[in-house]
Amino acid sequence: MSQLDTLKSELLAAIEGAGTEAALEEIRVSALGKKGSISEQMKTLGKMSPEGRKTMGPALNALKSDVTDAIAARKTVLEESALEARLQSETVDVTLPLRASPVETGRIHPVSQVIDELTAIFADMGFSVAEGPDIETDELNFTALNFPEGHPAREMHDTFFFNPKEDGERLLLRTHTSPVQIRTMRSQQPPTRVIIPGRTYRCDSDQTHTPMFHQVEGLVIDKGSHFGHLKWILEEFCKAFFEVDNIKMRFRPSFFPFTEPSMEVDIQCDRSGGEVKIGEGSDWLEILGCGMVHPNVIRNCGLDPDEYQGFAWGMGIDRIAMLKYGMPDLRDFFDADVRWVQHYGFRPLDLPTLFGGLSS
Ligand code: 2NL
Repeated sequence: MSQLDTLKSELLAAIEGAGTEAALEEIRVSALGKKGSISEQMKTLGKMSPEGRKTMGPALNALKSDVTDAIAARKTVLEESALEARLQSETVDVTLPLRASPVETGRIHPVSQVIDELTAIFADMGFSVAEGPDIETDELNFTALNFPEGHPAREMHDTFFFNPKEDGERLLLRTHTSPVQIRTMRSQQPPTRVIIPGRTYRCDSDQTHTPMFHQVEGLVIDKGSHFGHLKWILEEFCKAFFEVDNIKMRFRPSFFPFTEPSMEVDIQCDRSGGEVKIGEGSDWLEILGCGMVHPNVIRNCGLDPDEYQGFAWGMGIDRIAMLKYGMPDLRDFFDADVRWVQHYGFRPLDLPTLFGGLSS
């Protein structure tokens, strides 16, 4: 047997015995690579006599093509058996339950849900939604709202102030959404009917207070708006929001610099069963503050208090969310724990509407 015949039978045996595509590749490189056994033989052709080259040339080319074909054939076999093995091991169980789509696994945060609910209820009564910046001026947050110079809210320990600017003006994080109402009154002619939901900030932190929280305020300005309108709006709101047919409400005299007279509002509830049930029983729960807009505030917005009057109210969104949906600790709202949102959150496609059911 010639040297080439030996090389050929060795290579074909090795190709036949290659168990993986990687092993096959190794054999290909060892035979046909730059320094492979066949390539080395090819290099000797140049130094041969013409007769020697005449017999060795075709013999080497035949060997090269036989080995190339054998490798290709073995490769096909190995690929097919690898595919067969995958098909055997990776079976698809068509009886498994469907995995929920991303739209189904995401959840709406309770604060966003409650803002959507509020908006649906007040939109039905003809209110539009206004928004404004979180960073405000002292003038819009306090002065225009009839806060006197030495009012405690103007102190560093109650409000987040920025460092004073060169001209001495101190910006601040709004402590309520009322500056947006000032902006609204200054920019549009009455009749005005707006609600303003949004983030608000105060230096305060415990189980029921977080430095950032959410408020919704409402404002009505017109020539004949009176306290009776306010009471009706708030009663309709409470019934719709807490999804009860009837609810007793109690208006207690109070004080805010920006309203006169001012009231705090309690709603009927029952605490006997361990949890708070709204619209039943003989206990009271404070939920909001309200009043007739102070004439000074109307004047500060460029309107004549002898021509226009109105009313306003404000309540904590996080607080009414806790009451309606039974979350015990306000701090959980802002911990960004996905498990909490999964537990208390709302399905993204269930938009609150008055006809479709607010929270169902
Ligand atoms: C509360 C009380 C209240 C207002 C907010 C308001 C705004 C303007 C003029 C007059 Cl521009 N009033 N807002 C009025 C009464 C009460 O909030 O306890 N909020 C959590």
